Amino acid sequence: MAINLSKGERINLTKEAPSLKEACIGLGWDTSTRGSNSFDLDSSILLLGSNGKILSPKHIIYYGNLKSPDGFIQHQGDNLTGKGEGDDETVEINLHLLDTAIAELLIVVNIYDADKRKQNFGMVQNSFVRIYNKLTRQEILKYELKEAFSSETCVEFGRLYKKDNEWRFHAVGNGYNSSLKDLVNRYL
Ligand SMILES: [Ca+2]
Ligand SMILES: [Ca+2]
Repeated sequence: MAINLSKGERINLTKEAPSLKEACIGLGWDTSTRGSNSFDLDSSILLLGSNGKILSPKHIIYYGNLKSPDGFIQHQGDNLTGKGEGDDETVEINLHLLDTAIAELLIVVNIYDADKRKQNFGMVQNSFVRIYNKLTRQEILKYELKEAFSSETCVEFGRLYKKDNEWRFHAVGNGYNSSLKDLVNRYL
């Protein structure tokens, strides 16, 4: 049974799924169909070192940089509409082979061109992040973001981080009224 998390909760992934090696992060959302502009959400994974900083510009995984330098994190590409149930964007991780310098994967979703298109997370529904076993497809955890967002254009969905050599997941759910670039700057 998958574990459903609420904002702020954490679980020890290594303890819950000791045999997990290849994992997928699935991200989903549905956008408002109002307005004439297309509505595109993008997922990014910021790879942080133990000092809480992004390891290098190449350690920002998103539609423009699909693979981590060690090759063990692979973004499956850009979904342009978010239409339909289930995962809209997916990131695969070889958890057991990751560069040991990676202490945290910060999972961020932002609205592409939000300012120009006058869009925000108040217009986004059914957002979630889940982690499942790539081989068995078994879902390990899911966090549905039920927060009432309004003007936010960039949201930290969750963080996967290493503590005492075990991987833990933290359901973050913090939104910012800023661009992805501004958010990235906080971690440089
Ligand atoms: Ca997208
Ligand atoms: Ca969707």
